Amino acid sequence: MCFLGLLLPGNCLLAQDQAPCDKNATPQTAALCRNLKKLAAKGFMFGHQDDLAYGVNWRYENGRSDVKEVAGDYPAVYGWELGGLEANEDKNIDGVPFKKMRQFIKEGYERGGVITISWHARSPFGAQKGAWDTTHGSVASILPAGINHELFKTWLDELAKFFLSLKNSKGEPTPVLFRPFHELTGNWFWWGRNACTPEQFKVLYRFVKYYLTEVKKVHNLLYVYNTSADFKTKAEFLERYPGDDMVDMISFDTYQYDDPAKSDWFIKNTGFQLGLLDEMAAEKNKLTAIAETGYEQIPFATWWTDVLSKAIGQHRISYVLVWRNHGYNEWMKKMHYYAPYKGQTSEADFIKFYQQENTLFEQDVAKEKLYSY
Ligand code: BMA
Repeated sequence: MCFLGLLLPGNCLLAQDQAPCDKNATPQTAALCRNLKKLAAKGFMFGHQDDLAYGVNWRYENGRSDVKEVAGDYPAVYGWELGGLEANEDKNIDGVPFKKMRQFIKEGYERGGVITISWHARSPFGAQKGAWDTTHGSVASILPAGINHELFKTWLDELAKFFLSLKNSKGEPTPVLFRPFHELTGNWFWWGRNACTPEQFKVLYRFVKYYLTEVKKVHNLLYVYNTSADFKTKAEFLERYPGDDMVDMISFDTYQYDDPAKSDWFIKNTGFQLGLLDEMAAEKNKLTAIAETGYEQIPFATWWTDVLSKAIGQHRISYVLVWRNHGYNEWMKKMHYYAPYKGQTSEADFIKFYQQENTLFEQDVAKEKLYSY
């Protein structure tokens, strides 16, 4: 709590200024960091993974977006995924060509939106199980002196090339909220809780930031620390935290799996965890977000206003992002989507959610001019 907090109830109402952890961040990246801090007092941005690339019933049609077709506006935050780039693939693990992704990123940024990027990198021990290979001691092997360290550097070289290639029409680098090694407290990825020690994880994160900023001179990133929804205390959340000088935003991923008609777990747990995030963000002067969420197929008609909105409550997060609208997934043998599309059960409620004063979509954030300060 700051001094004013003694006079005002609750947390301090004046946002502290926040500079990016990369001291050489580009002006637009630094502006984004500072402006997001202020924006959180007005509301939270809505984000959607792969929004411009495909929707439940379409693939690669210019200008389309399931979110826009329901709400009349694009999301404020666009999530993109780099898995596969490390292996020089043309397309990411979900089939999105990197060339097209660059173009979508440019479009979203030029309209005033915010870009966030995840990376389901494959295990250095083989492509078969990809990011989900937890058995090989992958993290230890890519750290300095590890047998795969040189290989890992080539991966980061590919990432650096990609980040540096993201430019608007004026040639300015596009700021990106980068959330490497997401869901790091879960046990399903090769960088997860059971696959490396806290110390190894911290070294990994620190190395990635060092290599991208100092060696590759990538200065258009804000760094996001991103756990899963499994922590009960601040200490648990921070067990693998690489340090205040490494991170701009703290976040977690959380999904609704049970039936909200029968269980209030999602609302209660998310609210509780956001409370912990609020405290840590105030102590550390960081941004916060729900970096991924959703209820697959959104079978509960009022999920947006009765569940998600209530879960977020008055917490001042920068954004909430729902996962991708793949449509029918052959591999999973089911529909796989998290945002509504025209005719979907929760469509009317999503419009109400869009109309809430505290939800920010692209037209709202375009007015905020997040990239100038
Ligand atoms: C998962 C699913 C997968 C996808 C992966 C990475 O949640 O959507 O189909 O490959 O994310 O985007």
